[in-house]
Amino acid sequence: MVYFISDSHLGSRVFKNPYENERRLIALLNEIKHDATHIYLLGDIFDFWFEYFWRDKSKKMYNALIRTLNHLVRRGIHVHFFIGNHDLWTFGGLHEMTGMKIHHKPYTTLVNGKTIYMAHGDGLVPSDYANRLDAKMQRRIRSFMRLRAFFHHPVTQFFYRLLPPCVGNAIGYEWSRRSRQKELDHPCPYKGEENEELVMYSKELENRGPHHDFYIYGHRHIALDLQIKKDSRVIILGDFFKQWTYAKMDEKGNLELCTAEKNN
Ligand SMILES: [Mn+2]
Repeated sequence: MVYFISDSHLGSRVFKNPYENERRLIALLNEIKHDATHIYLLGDIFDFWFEYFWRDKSKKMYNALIRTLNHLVRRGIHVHFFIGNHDLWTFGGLHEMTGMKIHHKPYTTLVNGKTIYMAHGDGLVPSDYANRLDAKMQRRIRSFMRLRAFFHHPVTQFFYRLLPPCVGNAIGYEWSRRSRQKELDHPCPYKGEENEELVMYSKELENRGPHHDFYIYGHRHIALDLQIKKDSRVIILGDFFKQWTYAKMDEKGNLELCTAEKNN
């Protein structure tokens, strides 16, 4: 079996029970380890993850998960971790701690006979996207892209790494909390095939070729399984803090979205 999980936003300061998502994620990992060959963690597993030049004692709170992930890797399961827009600041530490393969870019693979394109999904829009929007939305998209470029810039990252972890984390978790709160106050449901950026982006990739059987993303916190061509589907994984959704694919390449059991 191949598993796809994203957006658990561990450590988020917005949840009533801040440990439930970690507990249920670890429970799911322990359950699927018996038949998993590959596990793809598609971004925003952590609500804020940053590796400083200094030792960061607060990372201890993720010890149980880190140990579980390391255990899965040692069992021979291929565990892949994609950076999201909340946990992009890993500079080798997470790989060292767990042995997971870390992806900083979209990744294409062939598994169980299916070609799969995977990414967290932030910043992926079709090429003519800006022209279709009104001026206000264009400005909003441009400022998001600028912020994204700033966060991804090596010079910004270098200086942030110099901060004492307690300061950097206070800023980081607060920034994450605000974005999660904003989402709770103004949820953004599925916008439809013609307006959902990741669907439009996938269609464009598929039309341009090469062909992929699946385009799989996180980021949007909506669970979506949409056929865009006879043999091509877009999967958006939902989340693992509210909907508890993930995807699994069997040896024959049949893929389905699932919901994790509550009593886990
Ligand atoms: Mn995200």
